[in-house]
Amino acid sequence: MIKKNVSNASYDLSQKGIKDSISISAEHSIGLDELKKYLKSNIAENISDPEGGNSPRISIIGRPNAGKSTLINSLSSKDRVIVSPLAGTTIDAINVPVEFDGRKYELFDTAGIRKGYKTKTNIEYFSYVRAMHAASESDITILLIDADSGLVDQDLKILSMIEKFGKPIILALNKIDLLSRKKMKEFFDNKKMEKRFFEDLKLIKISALKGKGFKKLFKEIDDTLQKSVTKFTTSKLNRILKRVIEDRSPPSVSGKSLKFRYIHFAGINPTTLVIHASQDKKLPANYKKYIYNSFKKYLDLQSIQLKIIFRKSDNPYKGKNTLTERQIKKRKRLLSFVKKAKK
Ligand SMILES: Nc1nc2c(ncn2[C@@H]2O[C@H](COP(=O)(O)OP(=O)(O)OP(=O)(O)O)[C@@H](O)[C@H]2O)c(=O)[nH]1
Ligand SMILES: [Mg+2]
Repeated sequence: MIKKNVSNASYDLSQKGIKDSISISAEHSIGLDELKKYLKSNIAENISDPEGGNSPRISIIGRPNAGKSTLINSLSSKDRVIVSPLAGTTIDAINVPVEFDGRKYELFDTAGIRKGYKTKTNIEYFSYVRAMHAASESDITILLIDADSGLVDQDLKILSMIEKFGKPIILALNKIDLLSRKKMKEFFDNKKMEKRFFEDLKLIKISALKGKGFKKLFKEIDDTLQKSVTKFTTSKLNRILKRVIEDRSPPSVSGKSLKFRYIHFAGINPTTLVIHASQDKKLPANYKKYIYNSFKKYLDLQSIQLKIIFRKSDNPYKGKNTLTERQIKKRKRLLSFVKKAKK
């Protein structure tokens, strides 16, 4: 039982018009049951299981004012996060459960990452760290781009920041309601669009404010998530490797012909493949790139990051990797989500 008015604080609060208060002592565990009961009955529906149940976790990352919070509010039944025309409105990462087409997702709103965030204020640095944490913890990241202000270097920088987490990335081009045909063309004609990673990523046009493009966005999210946890069979990978080598013979390295013996699957996020070869050093970069691009194409890994490890090995089974326990758990969770969605 809690004693009423163990401190003067509740009296002071009631004088200010705040009638509901619970007096607790954290040190002596007084009043904690009542507090728990209160929290459970009042905000339980808003709290998501930290493991997220089966809901995929989607982080929304981008420059300030790109419309990240607007997107989340449009998708949630109530306005959950603050939206404003002032850049830098969101300062902490927050997760919001949403439902789209009868399916549940966990969205992470994050603070916009602006140029020079490291040197400005502590708050900005903290916001950046929290945004990166959200990206590293999510199953997929949406990089939101403000189409109205065009693609700028900071978008490319943010992309390289999130790439290192190895998670799938989808680009969403927001505020298309503001774009004339001419402006849209200018956006795509921008030389920056030709950068390697942009060519490789799915790009969906949306209007967070008007609710446009959401169906396509979520279809791509679901497809990409499913692909990102796919464990490719050894036979399929070896069939592709054979074809790739036949199409373009490996070069010689230090006077010896280079042999690729065997390939196997080694993990997800990024999708990791190990190729056992007669040589693992001095592999010509352009041939490595050719192999990388070929696997990207044949496995249809758009928006999914691929890592290929070359290993010198006579015994192809030596050092064969399997999924870590965490990866197995994640894969199970996402597969059961995908399965449910298909019913
Ligand atoms: N016309 C139009 N305006 C939009 C759209 N999405 C967002 N906005 C506007 O853009 C401004 C910024 O939106 P926010 O959702 O606060 O942007 P944010 O990315 O969360 O910004 P930070 O929290 O500062 O990083 C607001 O004035 C929104 O109304 C859109 O699709 N179309
Ligand atoms: Mg915001």
